Amino acid sequence: MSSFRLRLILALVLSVTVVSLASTYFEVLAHKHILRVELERRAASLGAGMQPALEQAISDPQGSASSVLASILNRHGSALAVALYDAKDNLVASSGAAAMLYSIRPGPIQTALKRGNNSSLFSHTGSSDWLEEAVPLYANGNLAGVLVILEDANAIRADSAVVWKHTIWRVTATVILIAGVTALMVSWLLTRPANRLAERLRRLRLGHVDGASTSDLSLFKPLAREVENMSESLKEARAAAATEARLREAGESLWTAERFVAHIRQRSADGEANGRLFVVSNREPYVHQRQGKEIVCVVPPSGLVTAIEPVLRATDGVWVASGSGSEDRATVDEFDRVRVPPDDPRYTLRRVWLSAEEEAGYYDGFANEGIWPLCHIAHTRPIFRASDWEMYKAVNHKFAEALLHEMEGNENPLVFVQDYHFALLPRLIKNARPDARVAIFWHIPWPNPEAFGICPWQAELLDGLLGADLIGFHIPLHCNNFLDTVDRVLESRTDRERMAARRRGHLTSVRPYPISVATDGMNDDRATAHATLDEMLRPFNTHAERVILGVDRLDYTKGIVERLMAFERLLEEHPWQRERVTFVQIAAPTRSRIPTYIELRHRVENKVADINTRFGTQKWTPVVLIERQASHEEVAAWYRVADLCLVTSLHDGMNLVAKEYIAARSDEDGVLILSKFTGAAVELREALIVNPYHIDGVAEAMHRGLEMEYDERRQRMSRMRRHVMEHNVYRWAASVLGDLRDLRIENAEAGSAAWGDAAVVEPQRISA
Ligand code: ADQ
Repeated sequence: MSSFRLRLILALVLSVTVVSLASTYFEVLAHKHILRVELERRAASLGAGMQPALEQAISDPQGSASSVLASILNRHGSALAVALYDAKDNLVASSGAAAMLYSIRPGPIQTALKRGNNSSLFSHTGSSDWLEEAVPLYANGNLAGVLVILEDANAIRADSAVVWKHTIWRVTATVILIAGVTALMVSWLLTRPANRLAERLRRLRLGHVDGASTSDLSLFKPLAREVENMSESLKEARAAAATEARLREAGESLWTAERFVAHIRQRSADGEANGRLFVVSNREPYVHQRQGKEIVCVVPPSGLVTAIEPVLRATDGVWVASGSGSEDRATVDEFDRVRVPPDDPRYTLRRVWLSAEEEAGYYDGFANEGIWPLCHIAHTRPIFRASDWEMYKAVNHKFAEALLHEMEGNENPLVFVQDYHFALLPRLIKNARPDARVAIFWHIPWPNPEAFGICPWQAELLDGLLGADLIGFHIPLHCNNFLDTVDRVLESRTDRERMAARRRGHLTSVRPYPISVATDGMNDDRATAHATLDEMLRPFNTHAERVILGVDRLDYTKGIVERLMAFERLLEEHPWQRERVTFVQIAAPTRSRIPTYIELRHRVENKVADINTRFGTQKWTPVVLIERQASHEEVAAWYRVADLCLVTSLHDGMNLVAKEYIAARSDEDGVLILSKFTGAAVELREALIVNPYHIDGVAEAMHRGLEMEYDERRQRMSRMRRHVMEHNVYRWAASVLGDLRDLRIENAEAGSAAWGDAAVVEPQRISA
């Protein structure tokens, strides 16, 4: 038995024994007291009963005192001896054992004579105990003598002995029980979990990261959680090291989260721009929500978080975003900050609170009913309301205030603003903090100047954006459209060769940075069991040999209705595909307060119902519509079984679904059908490129994809996979942030003099 367990048991046994003995001691004392009082009471009442006879006997010198005493002894079994004393303390008569009569002490007699009250004394010799009770006697109202009764008190001692005996048995039983239970509990709650943790740590040390999880160890939960975190970090580090090693072996050098962080650190150390990183976006990377009685922290699926988080974590940056979770307010400090990720806090999330009115005007109104359709040529008219514009300005100011507050005390900060929700933010920040390097990435297309020209506040938007030092778009076409618009609308100078614009002496570089997906584990298809097509379709009560997949937010720019029409045409033109192929569309409802989106949802649902009614059979549903945000794992499972992935956006900045599909196909199978109006089409030339408006063309592409030989599919897919792997999201982030760090910031006076070569960012040579 371990010495800890032994010591614990000994300590418990000792304390239980001491407590039991002490409580028994006091119990026995109390019991003895009761018995003694009872004995005294009995002796006193005996004395009182005999008093008249004795008083008479004592006042009669020839009296019958001896016979009265003898009768007391006879009647009272527990009395050992009785004696009668006169008022002068002289023995008048006695009866009982002679030995006992010699034991009478004078104390109680004298006290009774002196005070005229009963007096008693417990005495003992060797093994016998007795009570000496002295009862005063009166004759004619005067104290005439004392009756002494010696009562047997041995029963009291015997009683106490019984109590002690019981106690010892009880203590022994309790001690055995406690020792047993303690030994069991120690083994169950401490030794076994500790051994499991030790074994897990030992295996981790030896590099076995996949051991049984220890997260069920209730008493050791915090420790177990740390061990699990450590195992996760180790797993990631080993995977990263394995990737690095594989790439080194293959003579390649791809971008990983680790390389990205090392790259940014290196460039910070080399240059003057070593400030802290501040990211601003509308959506937050961590949302606190209530789930039953608990508050849980949810990470909404977002490529941006994957891309930016490594450097925020490594450099303890700040992310400013609007709080949207039901428990977001409850989880921030007095400065509206919360450290994230919750399990391993490394950077700060600063939440900004928007009222329902601000949400409606800035987000639903100006951003999503105005700028979104303005920048996407998808034939949905933008709506520009002056009240929305006011709200958009107010919210941009609100974010600027929060950001400036966070930046206080940070020299040369780096600010990375996300998207069309914050066109005015770069100028607001730059005016207040000229030392800040500010970049904004515009995740959606930038249209030509004519299309952009219908915005009543185009000049203000452009001026706000030109406050940035760097503006990023996905593809060169959007950069050129932007510079064309600046040329057309503002008084400024643009330089096409250097891809920059100068306004009021401030220089803004405009660069294409094609965003991508994380490719960690892209080739890592270890023994994970993947669901088959049959298993995936079973919940929808349909069967098919092939599946065509669409994954989108339910947005009119994604061409979902057009894609359904093309599928319908495929079934019309190639009837043998009926009952062979099912089209699965996963569509996440989005912006559902905006009428255009409500209407689109109805159109999609109606079209699906039409096709299913027209072609559906008992065992085959032509279109399965999953109208919800699916988990990352679920989407990945669909990617793996889809023979074709349809990306038919009417207009799209990049489109990450196309790249996710490619990244998921470690089997190098599958065909991507890609709209020519997506940013992705610039890079993914091996996809079947289509015009989403040409319904017959898309139907034919589907047919071609379904009939394509395996060799061709594999060749196309492997080329696209190589491209996505080499141009992953870490490379994107490294390019934008690397360029931002390399910027030389000019002040207005110096900059306005001429184009300074050094001030313009040369496109970074981020090569493999
Ligand atoms: P989005 O318009 O949202 O992004 P996209 O690039 O396709 O479009 O990204 C959508 C993301 O959401 C993907 O990661 C996809 O997996 C996921 N998703 C879509 N529907 C889903 C569903 N039903 N369930 C689960 N996940 C779903 C904007 C621009 C794009 C640009 C990106 C990044 O419009 O052009 O590529 O930003 O810059």
